Amino acid sequence: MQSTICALASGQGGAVALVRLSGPRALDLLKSLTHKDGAFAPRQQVFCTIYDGGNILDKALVTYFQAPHSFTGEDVVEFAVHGSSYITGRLLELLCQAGATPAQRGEFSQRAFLNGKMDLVEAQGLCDLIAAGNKSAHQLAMHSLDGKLSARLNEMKTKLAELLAQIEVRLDDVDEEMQPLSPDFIRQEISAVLTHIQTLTDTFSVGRLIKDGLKVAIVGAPNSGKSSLLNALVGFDRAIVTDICGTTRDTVEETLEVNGQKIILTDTAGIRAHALDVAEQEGMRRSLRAMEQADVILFVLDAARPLSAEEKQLWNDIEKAHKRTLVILNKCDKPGAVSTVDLPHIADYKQLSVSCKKNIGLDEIKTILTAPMNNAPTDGLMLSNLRHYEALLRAQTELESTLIRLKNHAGGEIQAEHLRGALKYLKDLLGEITPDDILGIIFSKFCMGK
Ligand SMILES: Nc1nc2c(ncn2[C@@H]2O[C@H](COP(=O)(O)OP(=O)(O)O)[C@@H](O)[C@H]2O)c(=O)[nH]1
Ligand SMILES: [Mg+2]
Repeated sequence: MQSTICALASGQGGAVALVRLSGPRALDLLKSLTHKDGAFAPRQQVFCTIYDGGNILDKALVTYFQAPHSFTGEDVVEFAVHGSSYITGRLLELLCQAGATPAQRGEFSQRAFLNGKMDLVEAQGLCDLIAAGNKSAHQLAMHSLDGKLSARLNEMKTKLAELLAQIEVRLDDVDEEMQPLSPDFIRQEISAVLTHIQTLTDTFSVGRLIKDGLKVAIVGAPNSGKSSLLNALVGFDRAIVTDICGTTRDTVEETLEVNGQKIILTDTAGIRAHALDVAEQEGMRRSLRAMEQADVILFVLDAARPLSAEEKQLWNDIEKAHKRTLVILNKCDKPGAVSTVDLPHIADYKQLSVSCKKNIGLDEIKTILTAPMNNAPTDGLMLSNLRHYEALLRAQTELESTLIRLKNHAGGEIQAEHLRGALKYLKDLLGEITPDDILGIIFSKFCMGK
C-alpha cells in the first residue's frame, strides 16, 4: 500500500503554519489526532482541537480533501496550525508515530504527477513558480503551470503521432491497397512541427535568463571603481570601497531587480600582475571564475588613467571568454577623463562613460543589461528549463533526419524510425515515459512540503 506522507508546507516563522498530510491513511490519522469519529466533509474547513495524548497541542483549522479531488490525487489533510516551531514539529512527530512518514522533497508533486494531476512540464512550472522572485520569472512559470506550454507540446506530439500512424498502416499494407502518402505531405507535416520547435528553442536563451537571472561579472584593475559600481547599481553600500589597491579580495554577490528582471552582480578582486599575498591571489582566481560563469562582463576602467599593461592583458582574457561585454569608462567626472579607449576589436563593444560618484550612466547600464530579457514572445510561451530545451533539440535532429531521408527516397520504415525517435523525446519531455530515477532527480529539486 502507498505510504501516507507528511511535511510542513509553509515557511517557519509566520502566525499560521500549514502541515500537509497525503495518502490512504490521512483521514484515519486526522480522526485519531482530533479524537473525532464523525465524518469530515471534503473541502470544508473545520475548527478542531488537536491532541497530544491527553493534552491539547493546538486548536486549528483542518481541511480534508477526498481522493481523487486533491492536489496529489490521494486523500489529503491540511492542518492550519499556529506558527510555532514546537507545534509544527510536534504535530509532524505525532503523525509519524501514528504511521505517516516524512515526505521527501517534491514528493507531494511527484504523487500528483504519478496520479495524472499534471504532466512533468506543469510540475516543473510549479517548482519554478515557487522559486520565482520577480514578475517576469513568475509569468514564465505560470505559462508552464497553467498548461499552455504543455498544450503546444501535445499539439506537436499529436501531429507526429498521426503522421507516424499513417506511415505505419501503409507498412502493414502488404497488398498495397492504400494510396501511398505523398512526400510533399510528409514534408509539410514535419516542417510544421519543426517550425514550432524552432520558435520554442529560440526562446531558451532569454527564458533561461528570466528564470535564473542575468549573471554579471564586474572586472577590472584595482581601484578602477568596481566595488563603487556594484554599490551604485544596487543602491546601497554593499561592498567596501577605499582608495587602497586590493581592498576587494573575495567575490561579492548581490541581486537587484530592474524592470521586473533579476540581475545577479558579482564584484571581483582587481586583477594585477603582483598580488600582495595568497588571499589576493585566490581572489584573482575567483575573479576569473566569475567571468567564466557570467552572462555579461562589465569591464571597468578608470577613464582618467592611461590603460595599464595589466588591463590590456585582462582585455585579452575578456575577449577569449566570448561573452557580452560592456566597457565602463568610470570616473568620467574627473578632469582629463576620456570617453573612448583603444583596445583590440574595441569597435565591436559598447563603451559607456560613467561616474559612480556622480551617478552618471548607471540607468543606461541597467537598460542595456536587461534589454535582451524584454524580448519575450507575445504568446508568452518560452523555454527556461535545460531539460526541455535539450529534449526539443533531440526531437529536432530526428525530424531533420526524416526530411533528409525523405529527400533521398528512403522507405517508410526508415521515416517511421526517426519519427518514433522524435515522439519519444516529446513524450519524455512531458513525463510520459521518463524513467523513475530521472523523475526522482527532477522532483528532488523541489522544495520541502511541495
Ligand atoms: N572621482 C571618482 N572616483 C571614484 C568613482 N568611482 C570610484 N571612485 C573612487 O575610486 C577609488 C576606488 O574605488 P573602488 O570602488 O574601491 O575600486 P575597486 O578597487 O575597483 O573596487 C575609491 O576611492 C572611490 O571613491 C567615480 O566615479 N569618480
Ligand atoms: Mg573593490
